[in-house]
Amino acid sequence: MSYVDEVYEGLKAKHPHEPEFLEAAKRILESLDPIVSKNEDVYRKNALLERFVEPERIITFRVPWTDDKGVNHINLGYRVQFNSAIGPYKGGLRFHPSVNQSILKFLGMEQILKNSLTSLPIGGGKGGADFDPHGKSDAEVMRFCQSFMTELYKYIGKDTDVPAGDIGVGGREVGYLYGQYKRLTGLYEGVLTGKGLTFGGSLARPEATGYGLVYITDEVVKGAGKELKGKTIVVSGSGNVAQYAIQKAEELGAKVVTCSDSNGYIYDPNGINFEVLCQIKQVERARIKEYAKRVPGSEYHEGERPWGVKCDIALPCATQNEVNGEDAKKLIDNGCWCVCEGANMPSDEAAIDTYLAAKILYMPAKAANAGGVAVSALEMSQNSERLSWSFEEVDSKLHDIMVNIYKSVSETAKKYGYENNFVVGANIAGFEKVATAMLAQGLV
Ligand code: NDP
Ligand code: 2IT
Repeated sequence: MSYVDEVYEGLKAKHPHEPEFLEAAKRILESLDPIVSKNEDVYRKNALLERFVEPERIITFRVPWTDDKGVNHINLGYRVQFNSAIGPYKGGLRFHPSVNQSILKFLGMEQILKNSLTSLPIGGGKGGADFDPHGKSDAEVMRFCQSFMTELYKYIGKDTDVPAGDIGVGGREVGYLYGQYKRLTGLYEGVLTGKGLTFGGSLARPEATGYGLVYITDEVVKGAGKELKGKTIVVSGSGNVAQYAIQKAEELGAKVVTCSDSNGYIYDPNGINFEVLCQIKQVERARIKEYAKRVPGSEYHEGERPWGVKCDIALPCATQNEVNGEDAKKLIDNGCWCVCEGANMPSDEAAIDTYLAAKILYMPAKAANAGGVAVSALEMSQNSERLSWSFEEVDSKLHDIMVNIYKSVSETAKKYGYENNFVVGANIAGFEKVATAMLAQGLV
């Protein structure tokens, strides 16, 4: 049995009830095989892979809160501090009913390699709670955030662990979390990113994941001798990542014809109207079906995902495993030749196998959506120097980072004999730096 198989089998035996984590770990380990087999003696001697697959620690806690009717609720909160070899733990907080330890460990493991790809000094972490912000009042969300932080504050800090947003955690939640951290500790420090602009947030952080996704998609498309202008794009999701991906793609001359939420999708043959989308999602916090009522010519498809819509490029921006093998086949049969992932692990194993077999361009999440955490790291730098940079400066750094990620991923794939396989390229390029740092720091 190869070293990666051995480590995976050990992990499966230890964590049989963590399917999402095992799936992510399997995919990562398998694609690391080319670098692991070259360095097997050193890695084995230092138990490198055995350490890489286990979080440094996981904090779990209960989160009691009271709703507007006076009814008490208990949710579960978590922070997975996965790997601090190259910097303080960094990664988002997710508030969604599906959150559990398995999902957060998969996201945390992905985050280690993603953060390494940014070339900035940030380790990997992830956290959240099984709390559903949908339909909650501002006051309920505030009380939940305050209770969550009342436990979490003990374990985080600007140089130890710096959380940010993810699904269900945006500017409003980060504001409440920050306020409570400050109240409990008395510290005005960059302990969270994605903060409001009046209290240490970075310009272009809200836009960063979506813009970064489109910047790297542009590189992928150019690498194949094509251009983004005039192409038809299918997007899923209608949250933070989807919104700014749509805005940037349209600015660069592509036409985005879909967006969605967990209830259904919108098809707009004239191109999704960004202003209407933001009014519905950012201001009213309403469901996406509202869009069809307001924009003539658009259609709402209840209970469906957008993968049957004809397109050149697909940008899944909602959640994990939202594209399965059948969906991938449908996309390709309808002419899709490029998939770049805004969400984390949106394509399941069968979907990825389908992309690779069809040899379409496929940029996996840890490279494609790294723009968000990259600008989070730039927010940390600005907080440390107590300065703030202009939108243009941050956006231009983001653009350079995404171009460099594309270069590093494609060059690494080529170096290891897997030209154009960006899965292998992204995993190995991210892993190399973390492995070197872990070896240098000894058995910790
Ligand atoms: P938001 O909460 O802003 O939006 C999430 C969107 O995805 C909503 O439209 C939501 O619909 C939809 N969605 C969530 N869960 C499901 C589900 N189970 N099935 C169908 N649709 C679903 O989150 P973000 O835009 O921030 O995050 C989207 C993805 O991007 C996630 O995978 C996240 O991990 C990833 N990501 C986010 C980054 C960031 O900076 N925010 C950075 C890198 C990656 P509904 O309202 O119906 O739930
Ligand atoms: O998945 C991700 O990269 C994020 N949710 C962003 C994390 C961050 O720290 O900005």
